[in-house]
Amino acid sequence: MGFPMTNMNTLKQMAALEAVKLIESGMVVGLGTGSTAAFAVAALGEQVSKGLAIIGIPTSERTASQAEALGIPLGSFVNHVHIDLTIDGADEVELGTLNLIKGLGGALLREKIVASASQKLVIIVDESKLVEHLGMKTPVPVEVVPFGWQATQGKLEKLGATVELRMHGETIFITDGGHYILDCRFGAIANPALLESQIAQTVGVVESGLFIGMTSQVVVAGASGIRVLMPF
Ligand code: A5P
Repeated sequence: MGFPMTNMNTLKQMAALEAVKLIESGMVVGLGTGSTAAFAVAALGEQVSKGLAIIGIPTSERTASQAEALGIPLGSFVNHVHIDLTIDGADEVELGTLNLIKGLGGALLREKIVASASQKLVIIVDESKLVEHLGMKTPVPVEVVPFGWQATQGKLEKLGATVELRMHGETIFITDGGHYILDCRFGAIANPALLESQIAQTVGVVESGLFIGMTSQVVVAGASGIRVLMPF
């Protein structure tokens, strides 16, 4: 099956539309954040306008605004501690394990909370996100408490990272939770599960963008069409 239009947005949208086919009326749906997830939210909005009955749990203020504007009914953990299925993007997907790096969009904390409360986590990516080893292309975003972030930075450097405080223009980037993000370049990560727990044990860290063993499936869009990957 050949796809002539292979620009990035087309691929992102193709993956999103494929994943949205998994959504049925009555489901509580985690709504991811980022440019790929936004295509899924847009498609869900269209389905809702045609009668699909779902409750969306957004993973960021940005996604909440998009979903609200599209008329997708939103819920929260007050009423829904169980989420049927979450559709979200990723920055890197490790082939085989389907472990992830997420958070270049800054929403990793809420994304991880929603993912961990979800029966299924469906990741949608274009094929440029697939890697042999996590960390090859992107840093691991680590959300930290602003107080003493310089000390937390030092501890993360001791784990082997080159660490940069995320900025938004001239000002420090602030997450929806009011925290900072330290982007940590480790290079290719040999043992992502070990690193995830080492980062989690670091004082001052709120959460890292390493998503280990959480992915149910990945919908990948590439020049030759759609592939669905399952973890092994
Ligand atoms: C948001 O915090 C991220 O985890 C995104 O899911 C991730 O950065 C993918 O974003 P894009 O779809 O825009 O590449």
